[in-house]
Amino acid sequence: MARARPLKIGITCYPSVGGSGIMASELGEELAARGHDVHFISYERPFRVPQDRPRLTFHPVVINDYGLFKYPDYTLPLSVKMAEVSRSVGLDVLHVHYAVPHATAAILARDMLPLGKKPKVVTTLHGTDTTLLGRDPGYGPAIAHALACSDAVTTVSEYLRRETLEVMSVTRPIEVIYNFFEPRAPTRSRAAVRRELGLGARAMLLHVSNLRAPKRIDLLLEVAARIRPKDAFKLVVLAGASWAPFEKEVRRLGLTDRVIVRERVTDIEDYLQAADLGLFTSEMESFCVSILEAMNFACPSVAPAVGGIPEVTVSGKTGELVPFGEVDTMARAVEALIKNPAERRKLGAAAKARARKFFSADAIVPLYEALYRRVCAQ
Ligand code: GMT
Repeated sequence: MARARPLKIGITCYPSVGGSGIMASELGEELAARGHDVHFISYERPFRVPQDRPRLTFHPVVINDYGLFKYPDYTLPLSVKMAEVSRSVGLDVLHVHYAVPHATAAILARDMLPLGKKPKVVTTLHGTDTTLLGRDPGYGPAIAHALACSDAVTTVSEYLRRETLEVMSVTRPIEVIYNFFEPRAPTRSRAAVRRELGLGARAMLLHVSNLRAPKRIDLLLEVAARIRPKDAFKLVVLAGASWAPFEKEVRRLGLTDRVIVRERVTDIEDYLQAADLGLFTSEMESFCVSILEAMNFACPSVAPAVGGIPEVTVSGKTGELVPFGEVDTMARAVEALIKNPAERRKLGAAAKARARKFFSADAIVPLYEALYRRVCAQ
């Protein structure tokens, strides 16, 4: 059978630390490794996109800070760059991650191009583009329009698909394609990382996030303050933003010697392999990539049963899910797992198996490739 021709794929995402940008970057890297020609279009090179990979090109969007505008505009220069890249390389597909403003810019770019040069637009919704902005009367109608005009729309969980249909009264089909994670090899040994953190025999609880409001760092610290005995653990936070705003609360709760923070870590696998338990307290997550990252290193998580989290990890089998906001229940669940390494190992092994079976690049990337080919054939 003849091999299908490689595709030319444009990817737009937020380049900073955040699940949607990380997912888009990993997807681009995987697609390039599978022979496709991948073009990232954004205001900065996404931070996990390697510099030296064949078939991976970055096209920066330059924004002029004209004095006549009170608010600088990104949507128009982005759409112009999308159209320019599309025209010059002949993009088959423009895959945008996070609807605002990427989906709107993609539709505009497609409209600007002549027939025969128009890429198919695939929009992937990641979370707050539906759950927050979709509900905002200043954004919702524009997002709904961009979704209606996209050639395909995907969400990263069934939960987010249902929310999108309801919040924006969407009637078009939406496909669920879950996030995936392909771990890189750690650069240091587990023992070396644990030494760096001064853990001794204590359990290492790991929290990885961008610290934004929905992550509810207040609850994370509250749970940590209630875990007994106090000396049984350290909470390691890999922070995608400045930790300074939380330091006062750490002191108030008497957690100064319990909490270790590392900001903007790139060798995340080093810490994942060293962790015993993930800890998350978000009020909303459409997926929660950090739980999946930990699962890949046989590290189960204690997390709230909100949004798409129960689709990622199964309570009692690959982790422990607790009703949102129940800090005492969460602290007790953490204590039980700190005391029971055998149970932790059992959950961890099942978590790893689930991650590899359902959320690996091999399980997920072919679903995107099939979707691209389907929209290109329309
Ligand atoms: O929607 C957001 O809040 C931002 C977004 C991001 O860029 O990190 O997070 C969302 O997308 C991630 C990747 O698909 C998911 O793992 C997060 O659960 C989701 N966040 C929310 O739903 C709050």
